[in-house]
Amino acid sequence: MSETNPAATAPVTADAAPHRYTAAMAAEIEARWQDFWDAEGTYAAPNPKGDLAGDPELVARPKKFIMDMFPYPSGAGLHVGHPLGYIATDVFARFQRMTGHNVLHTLGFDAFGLPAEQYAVQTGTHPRASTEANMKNMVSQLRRLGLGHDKRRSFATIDPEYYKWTQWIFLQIFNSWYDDEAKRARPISELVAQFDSGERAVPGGGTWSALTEAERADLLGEYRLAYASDAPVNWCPGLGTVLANEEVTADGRSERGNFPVFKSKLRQWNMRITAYADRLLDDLDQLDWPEAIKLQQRNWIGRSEGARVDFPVDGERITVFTTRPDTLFGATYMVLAPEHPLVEKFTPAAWPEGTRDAWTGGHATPAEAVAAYRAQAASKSDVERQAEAKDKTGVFIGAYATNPVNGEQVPVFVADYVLMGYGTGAIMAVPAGDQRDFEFARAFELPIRCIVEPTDGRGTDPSTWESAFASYDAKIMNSYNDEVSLDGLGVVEAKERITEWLERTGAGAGTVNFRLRDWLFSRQRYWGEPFPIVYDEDGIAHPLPASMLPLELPEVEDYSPRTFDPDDADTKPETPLSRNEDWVHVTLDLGDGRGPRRYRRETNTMPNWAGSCWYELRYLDPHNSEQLVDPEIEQYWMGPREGLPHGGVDLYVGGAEHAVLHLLYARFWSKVLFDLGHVSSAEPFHKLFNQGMIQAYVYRDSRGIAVPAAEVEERDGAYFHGGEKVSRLLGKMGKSLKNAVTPDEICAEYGADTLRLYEMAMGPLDVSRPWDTRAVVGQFRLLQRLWRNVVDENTGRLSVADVAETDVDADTLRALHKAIDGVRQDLEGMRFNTAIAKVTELNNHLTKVGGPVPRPVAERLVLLVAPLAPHVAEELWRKLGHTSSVVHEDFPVADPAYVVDETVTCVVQIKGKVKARLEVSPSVSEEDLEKAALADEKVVAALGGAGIRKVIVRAPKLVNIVPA
Ligand code: ANZ
Repeated sequence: MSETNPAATAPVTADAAPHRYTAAMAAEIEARWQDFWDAEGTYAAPNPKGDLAGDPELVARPKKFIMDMFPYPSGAGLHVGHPLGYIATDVFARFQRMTGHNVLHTLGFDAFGLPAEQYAVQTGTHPRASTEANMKNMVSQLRRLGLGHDKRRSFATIDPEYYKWTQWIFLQIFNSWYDDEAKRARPISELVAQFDSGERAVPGGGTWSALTEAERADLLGEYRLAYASDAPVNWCPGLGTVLANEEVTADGRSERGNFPVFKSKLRQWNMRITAYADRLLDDLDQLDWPEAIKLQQRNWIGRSEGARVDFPVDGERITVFTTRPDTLFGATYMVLAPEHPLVEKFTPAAWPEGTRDAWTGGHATPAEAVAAYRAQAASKSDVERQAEAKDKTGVFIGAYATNPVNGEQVPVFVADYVLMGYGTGAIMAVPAGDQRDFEFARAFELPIRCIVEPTDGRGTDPSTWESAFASYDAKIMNSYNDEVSLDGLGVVEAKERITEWLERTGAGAGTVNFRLRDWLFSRQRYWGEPFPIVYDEDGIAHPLPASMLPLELPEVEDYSPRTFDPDDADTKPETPLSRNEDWVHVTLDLGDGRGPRRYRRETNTMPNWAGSCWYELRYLDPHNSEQLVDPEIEQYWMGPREGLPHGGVDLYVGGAEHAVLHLLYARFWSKVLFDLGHVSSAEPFHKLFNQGMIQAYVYRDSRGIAVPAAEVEERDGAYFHGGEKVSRLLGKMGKSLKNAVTPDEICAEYGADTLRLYEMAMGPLDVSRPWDTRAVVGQFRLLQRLWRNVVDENTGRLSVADVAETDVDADTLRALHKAIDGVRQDLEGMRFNTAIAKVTELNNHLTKVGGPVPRPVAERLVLLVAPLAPHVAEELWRKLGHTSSVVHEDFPVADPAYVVDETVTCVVQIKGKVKARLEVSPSVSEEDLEKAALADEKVVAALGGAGIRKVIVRAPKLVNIVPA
């Protein structure tokens, strides 16, 4: 269908009134005011001190820090879906400015990332060059929208002056450890002091001073919040890179290129985010976030209360994590994850006497069976291994363990449904209570013992069951030994009792387990922050001193990782940075008293998340070369205050796709910086709001290929492209689906104010909505009527009536004050669509009344519109004779007298007989109502001068008078 609407262009035709609001006029007005704002620094938010200090009167106001999730500067530029959130925060920020706040609102760029690197690989263009060109384009697209950003505070994460501080934060994290007792991060030097003084025992005995340098480094590595470890990764030799789990297909190949992927161990940097699991969970309670997002974070952190239980095997033991220690008497076998390090140790040379054929997988020895099974398991993803419906596979490792509660010998298996990365990587299997164990027990003919009395009538003989039985309301049975009995107890009491027994006998202990894993922080990429780490000849990692930051990215010949024979699992990644020998091998004096030495630099880069983990802080004090942020400035904008016990940004708007990783990582960095005393806010974002998506119709031909939406025509409810019928479905907007509409097109056709109004009017901000170019004109017409209500279209002169408010008719005053009241509440509550509806209603009222609009009404109408359509509002404000920008005017306040809409009828009785009816406000006070009733002339007449014994008032509906 044609995206050009004839109705929209009508006003621009030659016979239109010369001073009508048209697209051409909008373009002129908007460009002029954008230049004015830039020149005046209209949106500059003053800091209390430093280079951005300013107007003390503004600083003294209550502050609001309003933020968007910053964009990645994509080569495709913006489509109309991208600015939805930016417009919303802009409207809100403008409203806050007009209601007496010092408002910080700006936008930077999250500019490291894969697309620029891939483009560099294909074209040889330096990622910085393409990224900067993309940013330039987006900056001009955004400027066209009239967003009130404090541009002095903008930056990109690729600016060396910015990533200097990203590297600095990495060093802070590297140089600290988590004190479990104090429940906070502390400098690693304090841990060293504890080891040195003997206050904390050095593991394995011995003293700190007796440890070699390498031993010390290893020991501290166990504590540091940023540490290197050999982590299992998805290594894809064919692509030459490590892949995230999401990039690996179910059959263990790379999604991109379909190459084999191997689980391989690689020395990688990690962030010990797990140390903060409890605080990340607890502090969610005080945040003003959508419940759905909080829930996703809680699930991701995944706190489970349960117990660790030791099952002895040949003088060693297997420790399991269980959430159901109450079912211990029903544990009839055990499972180790195939990768469990104890598997080899417990695997005997030969199958024990009486091993069933079904348990051996057809192998001659346990070692063979285990090796074959491991190879098979290594090729599967965790998701695949855990799939509910999947057949349970596994092999017996040839060993038995002792169930500590009853001394029973239970066989030990390896099976892939147990994951190494969760709990202890080992489980006690309770087939009666766990469905996966039930299926496995059936497949391997293992005993199933009923230890919870079924409440669903299936009986207590598991041989007749079709599934495991799980319920928290049932009673435990068949569960006792000489020292403890759980029989007859409910699950909760049984857990308590058995945990107490485990602790008393030393067989186990109550524990809390988290699903959250440490954060893998290394990437084998070029276009990311280099690590401020060097290694000495012994491979010991040393942090660079802060004075050596920023450590800038070196130039390289080739941005792509080296690829290998796709089937050669024994290869190792070669990172782009490692190819620049002059950069990698350096002689440095780290200022640690050892003088200049040879070092090798870390050649991985930081992941894309790093730059977005702390950017809110840099907006506050973007040019500070001495500190990440001045503490006083941080305290001013983000510090804890009433209702925000952890401080944070007042409003953060962005997509729900960042529910977990970005928000969790940013919260984690915030807490570390807080613990180390660098900031006063322990949470980055106090209030979070997720905007919906702007969707668009996707048209596809008979082959299923998307055709350009702009070329589709509609005929009788069907859609055609080049004569061929095409299907229509609502989907995402984007270049690849050929349905992208750019803000530039809409601005050219109607102006930015219309685009802003349309995006805000489409529906509640948190709901997804389909874009409809044909509907945009509706908002354009609103602006035309608004213009016409203030300006004479023929002369271009102001057309308002210079009268006092007292001369305005009551209907219009009521319409005005109701609009003010409603718009105020709607803007405060971010209900921009209903605010626009109210502005429209008032505007229509004025059009209907006709004649020149009274100045007091026109002025306030313009102020109401100002946050939504700032350019036209500035223009009209100027036409109304004001010389200062509308941006810092006070938002109108409604006169409550006009806001009450309905009145209610109050009946006045004398001796039970109705004598009068009064029209009163529903909120009238008893006193006022009594006075009004006694003053009413009919009542005065009916009383005929008689005295009053009693007045019974039931506001607002009834007054009963009892004469003396
Ligand atoms: C015995 C038992 C009996 C269990 C029962 C459940 C029900 P959440 O709640 O998610 O924390 N488990 C422990 N480690 C595992 C691993 N590495 N891979 C796969 N499964 C593992 O789940 C904890 C439960 O999941 C644990 O409690 C354990 O099975 C299993 F009627 O132990 B349970």
